[in-house]
Amino acid sequence: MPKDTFYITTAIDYTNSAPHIGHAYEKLLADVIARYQRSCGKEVYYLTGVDQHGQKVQQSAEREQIPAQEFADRNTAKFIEMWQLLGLQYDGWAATTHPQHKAVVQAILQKLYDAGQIYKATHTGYYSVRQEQFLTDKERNEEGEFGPEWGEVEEREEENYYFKLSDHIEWLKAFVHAHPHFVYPAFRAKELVNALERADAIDLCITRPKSRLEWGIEIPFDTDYVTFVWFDALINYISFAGYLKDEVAVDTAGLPDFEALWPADVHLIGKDIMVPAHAVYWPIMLHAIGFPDEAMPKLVVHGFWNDKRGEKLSKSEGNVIDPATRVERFGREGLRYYLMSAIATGRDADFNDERIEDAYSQDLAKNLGNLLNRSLNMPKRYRERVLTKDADYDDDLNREIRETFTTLPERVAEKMANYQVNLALEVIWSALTLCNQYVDKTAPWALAKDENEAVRLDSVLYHLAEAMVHAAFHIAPVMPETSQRMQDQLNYHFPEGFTVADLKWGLLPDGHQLGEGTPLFPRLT
Ligand code: ME8
Repeated sequence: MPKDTFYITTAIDYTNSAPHIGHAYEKLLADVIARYQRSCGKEVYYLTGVDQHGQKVQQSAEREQIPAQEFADRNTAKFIEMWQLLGLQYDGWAATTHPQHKAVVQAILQKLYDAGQIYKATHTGYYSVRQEQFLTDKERNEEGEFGPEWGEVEEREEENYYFKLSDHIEWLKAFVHAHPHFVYPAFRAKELVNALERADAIDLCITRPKSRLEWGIEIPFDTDYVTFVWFDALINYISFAGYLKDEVAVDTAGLPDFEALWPADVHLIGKDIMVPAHAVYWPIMLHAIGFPDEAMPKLVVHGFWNDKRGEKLSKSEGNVIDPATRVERFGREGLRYYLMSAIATGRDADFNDERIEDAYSQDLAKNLGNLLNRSLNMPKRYRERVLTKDADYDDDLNREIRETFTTLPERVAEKMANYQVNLALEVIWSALTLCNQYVDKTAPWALAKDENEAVRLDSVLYHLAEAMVHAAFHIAPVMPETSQRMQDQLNYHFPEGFTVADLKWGLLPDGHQLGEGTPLFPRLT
């Protein structure tokens, strides 16, 4: 089966913590891109999930004296609950303790081992007992020492398995050079090029001895070791997409067809995990497994949310933001709108409650909610809610409304092609502003008083209501429920399978009866 599906994935979240606003933003951005692609008539597969293995999970579980699986499951449930709260719609769930994923990771390890891509070697180096990791010169402070944060540091010798990353660095350099769109945005692609120029040709240690880490996928050719968590986690993008479904059929229920999905159109990740994990290890792993250059995925790298003072969000600073508290105050769609409108994809932004409040009351309650209300109330007052479609009246104001809304799909598409949801929202909101000005300029309340203006009034009321139908279509990826409520109030529902190609001016038929208006975004108390 040829690739016919838009395949979007996100990073999988570490289950050593509860979901925070950064996780929520990334999963939501993918949800919005997925919904947008669907609204364009594309088949879409959205995969997200959780990264359940690794040292941090093992340590947290030990602290609580519970099994690592229990700890991972408990936090996994928190992520699932949060994604429900935010109204995310994903098609696949990647939890890395899933037996099929484990089996695929092991099959890949065996294949690479058989191909001579993995070898065993002894490493002698400085080891932080507290952090349970080997240290490199990068961890030394300005005085050239390992600071107190590392606790006791001792020299240790350890045998491990290494993946021959160095064999493929030249291939990666050539690939990145020949594929400037491998990473979006361009400034991040440049960062990758710079990093590759400086890269040492070293191999990647892909195991941990069970004596210091048990919570991982056992390697198939030596039961004393588990797989390094990144090697395991990256494979989720293919194992949960149906890769090796027939060869390694442990538990394939619900898995899609790999050929229909791969290569991924978007791997959505944060800036901290681009180099080396996603832009160096991952393409090299795929290349070593035998994926050709045309089958490399595309990385879309987003920025970070900081606190309102621009400080990094961190548990120890106590400034981590819990999305649930904001959903409680601003509603699910209030938060969705803010998270999508207040950050430029690729850049960082400061999370600011005053600005959510502004966005809620200005953009949502006033520019959208109040506009819809006017568009419904005036026909109610003057026409018993019934619209006349082809009123024998036209002027420049009407033409401007039609022109604005009929060109909206392509103007939104231009922004969405670069995942710039904030700019797409700006384009949509400028159309709403135009509608508000249209009401002020045409002053339907004045037209209603003059019998000679009856036909013009019909045309104004139709233009407004029709514009609201179009607005309901365009806001749907970011605010699906608000779109639904607008359709309910307008008493017009997009039929099943309706796509942007069907979005023509004049959807509301002559004699259409509008519904009852209720505030979309009630005043905050
Ligand atoms: O990195 N703002 O997991 P993670 C925006 N398990 N995005 C943020 C953020 C913030 N303040 N903080 C984190 C991992 N993120 C690995 C990924 S993928 C095979 C394995 C983003 O829970 C971060 O950049 O630390 C990453 O993309 C995602 O949240 C999960 O981070």
